[in-house]
Amino acid sequence: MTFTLNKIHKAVNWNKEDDNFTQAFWEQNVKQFWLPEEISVSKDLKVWNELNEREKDLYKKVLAGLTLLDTKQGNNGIPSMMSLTDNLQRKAVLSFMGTMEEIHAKSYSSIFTTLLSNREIDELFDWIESEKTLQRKADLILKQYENTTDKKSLYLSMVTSVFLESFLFYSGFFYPLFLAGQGKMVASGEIISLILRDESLHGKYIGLLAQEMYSSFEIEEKEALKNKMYSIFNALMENEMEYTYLIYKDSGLEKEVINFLKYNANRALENLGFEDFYEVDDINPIVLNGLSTETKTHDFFSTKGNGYQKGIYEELEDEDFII
Ligand code: MN3
Ligand code: MN3
Repeated sequence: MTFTLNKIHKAVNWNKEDDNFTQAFWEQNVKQFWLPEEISVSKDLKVWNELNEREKDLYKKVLAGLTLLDTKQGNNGIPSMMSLTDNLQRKAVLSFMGTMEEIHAKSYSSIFTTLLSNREIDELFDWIESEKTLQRKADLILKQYENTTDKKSLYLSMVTSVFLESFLFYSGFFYPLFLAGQGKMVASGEIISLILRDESLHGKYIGLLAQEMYSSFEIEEKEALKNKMYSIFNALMENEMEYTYLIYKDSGLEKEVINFLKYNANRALENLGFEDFYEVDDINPIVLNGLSTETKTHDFFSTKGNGYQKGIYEELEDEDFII
């Protein structure tokens, strides 16, 4: 049988560096790999039972909101960016990150299954589907991801991805960090720290890809894209403030969470190569402490070989990624 090839099929070649940062990001992503099964959430049960109903309600809702974001990032965000990325090493890094999104999404379920009854879990997943500000957030994100058809829309999907990972997650991260910083819900907090450490790496990597792409556009195109970028930014922030006021209502923490969101919104813009947008007050020191992406209690890879452990705790510095 004979057939004609329509195009040349290429294989990924890791023997040479396609750029000067992708292989470093691959290595760091792989070093950071973790599974929720390595953390025993049941240690939190005692503290969980001592929390009042309002605290429990807030805790499970922030995790439910995060579950929706990680689900969309794994199923829509990463695949949309991969589909228009030609470079095979970059595609591989994105693919690995997509797998981690599914692991993040699943890790919240491992917290739920430990702390909640089946009925409470069902009610929580119903809440995700019925909470308008949460659904609107997913809508805003998906509208961009599902419209990734050319270089410009790919750029805007990368922008949306960086907003999601470096900024939107933080209304949800705040409360677990706030409790863990006071010695409460420490095992679940460890899961959140691991997710946060991944998101910090993802935001940096996709931010670099976005910046490289942005620099390839003409001046007028840049202006138009920058305007669209800010319009996505403002739409997401407006909704995020509404969402935050709603779920943190009566906690007394609303203002601090909004301030924390603004702080992280500035970090997201920084990842994309833009100036800070907000003046930010001091971040609650308990929460800021939790932002340090060093791990605290979790003994990584204790069941794996020693060689594997080498370098795991090394954090990437900005200087590692100068293009
Ligand atoms: Mn994630
Ligand atoms: Mn991510």
